[in-house]
Amino acid sequence: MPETNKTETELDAVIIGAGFSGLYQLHCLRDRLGLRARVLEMADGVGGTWYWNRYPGARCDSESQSYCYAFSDELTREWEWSERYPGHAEIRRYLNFVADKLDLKRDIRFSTKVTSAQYEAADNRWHVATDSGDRLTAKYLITAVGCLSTANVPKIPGLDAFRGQWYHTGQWPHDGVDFRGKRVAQIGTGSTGIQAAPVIAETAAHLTVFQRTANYSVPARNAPLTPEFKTYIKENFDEIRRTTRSTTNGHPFVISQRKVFDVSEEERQKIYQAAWTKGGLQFRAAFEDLLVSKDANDTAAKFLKNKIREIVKDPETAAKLSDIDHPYGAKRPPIDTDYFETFNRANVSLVDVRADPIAEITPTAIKLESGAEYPVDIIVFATGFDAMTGALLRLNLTGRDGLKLAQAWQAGPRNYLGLQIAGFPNLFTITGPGSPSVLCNMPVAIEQHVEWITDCIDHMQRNDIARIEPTEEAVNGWVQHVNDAANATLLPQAHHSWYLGANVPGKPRVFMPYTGGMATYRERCNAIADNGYEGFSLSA
Ligand code: N01
Repeated sequence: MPETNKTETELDAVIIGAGFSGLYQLHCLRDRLGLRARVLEMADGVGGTWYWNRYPGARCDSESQSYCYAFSDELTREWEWSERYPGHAEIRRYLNFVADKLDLKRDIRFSTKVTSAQYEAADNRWHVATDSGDRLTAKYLITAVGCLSTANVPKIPGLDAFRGQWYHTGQWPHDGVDFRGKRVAQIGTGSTGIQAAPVIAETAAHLTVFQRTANYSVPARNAPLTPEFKTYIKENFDEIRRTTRSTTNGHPFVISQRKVFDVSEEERQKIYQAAWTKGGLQFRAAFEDLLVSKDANDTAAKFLKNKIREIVKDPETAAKLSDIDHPYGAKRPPIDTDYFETFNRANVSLVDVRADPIAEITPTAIKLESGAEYPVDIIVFATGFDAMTGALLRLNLTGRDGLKLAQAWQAGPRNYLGLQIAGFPNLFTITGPGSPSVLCNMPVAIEQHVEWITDCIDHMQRNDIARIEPTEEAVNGWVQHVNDAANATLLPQAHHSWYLGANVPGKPRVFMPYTGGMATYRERCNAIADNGYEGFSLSA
């Protein structure tokens, strides 16, 4: 029956979001368990993060043979990637191909934003409201909203009165932006800014990059895939899948077991040079101890800073770009195509806004605290996201006894395994804070979560279990474990990192992703399920 506004549609499960997570979760619940499931999606198409992130140069940093679903041999056989790292348009084509192949779109309601969801103990159901007036109820509510989906536009005084155009990279216009003849300001030098700047510089009259924190980057060395490599993927996908599922970060390569000081200085330089030449995130796999020993990390940091000074011709610009204040890999390490080389162009300049912060945006310029003004026509905010918690908090979730998520997480996210929150029965958060999520190649982390949730729901359905939620004790233990795991690494030493929520003023500073590694995490989740869902309270 067609839905009309204000009617209440009864379902078994509501899934929020139609990216990698939501699509696979729908397939699992509908086609494997036979449940009535529906996806609600704000955008008018599938893609999740890749629906929104269409900025110049947007491309995945994971290698394409691993940036895809691994659950279906048929999907693997029928899809072929064209480059070492898939571009945003190709990933959208892939996700549309999957959605069509699995006939998912008929159960996705597009252009529909969830405005609130409330758990009612009386009927043990989630009551979901949307901006189109739909009302849905379901036993299970699953958030598939992504970790990096709430754009962070800094509140800089004067932006409202700016007479030029401005854009956030995570909400990029579908028709693109024409930079020809324009003076462009780019604020932000994270993974996004590092991808965008070289492409913007190709057509802009002038590009000024406003850098607050200098960043490392390793060349991606993107290239079309050779016919031989395409054949290799098809013939060795089982092996690729085994590797991605058994490694710390879910990538198709293994982190070396050698330690930095196991080898001579000369040998070390050769290893770093080989990793630099090969390119990509594999650089951090060169040694085992890069993310746990500051001394070890210093050797990589020095190598990478030297590379910046070698590439960038103007010594003052090179000094600013290489004045990096955190260990390599403590922030998400970007990879690039000609990022540092871009600063050798005559139409590109760098402004250090750590030394001289942005004070305001005038109708025609960016003005710094010193009074210096940079007249611009277009501002590109590559300023990141209210990561990991932002998208969940804006869903306006209310759990048992009127508990709001914003209240429960006032001091930062608290949950069990990143999967469930105490007080919010039958709510599952795919790649929630406290899970490996963003420290892992995302499709690998997503598949593990979706499959664990599916097995859990299957268990509940078969055993007439009405409710599942974690105990307070399990949550306390997990939060402590996530903190301990982070503190055993160098990652909390990057004070400006979004991993810590530091990029959003007023956000509680809590290290959010789980650093214990994907493979260890997977084993732990499986053991918990095998032990009758230890740490969860299940009730009939
Ligand atoms: O965002 P970021 P991102 N004034 O938060 C600066 C994933 N990703 O979109 O470091 C001036 O990393 C901020 O400065 P600081 C990936 O996981 C994946 O680049 O806070 N500057 C920083 O330089 C990545 O980590 C891929 O001092 C301000 C930048 O803006 C995550 O998304 C590609 C400012 C924000 O960097 C986020 O990356 C791209 C202000 N008021 C991204 N506010 C692929 O795999 C912020 N900044 C393809």
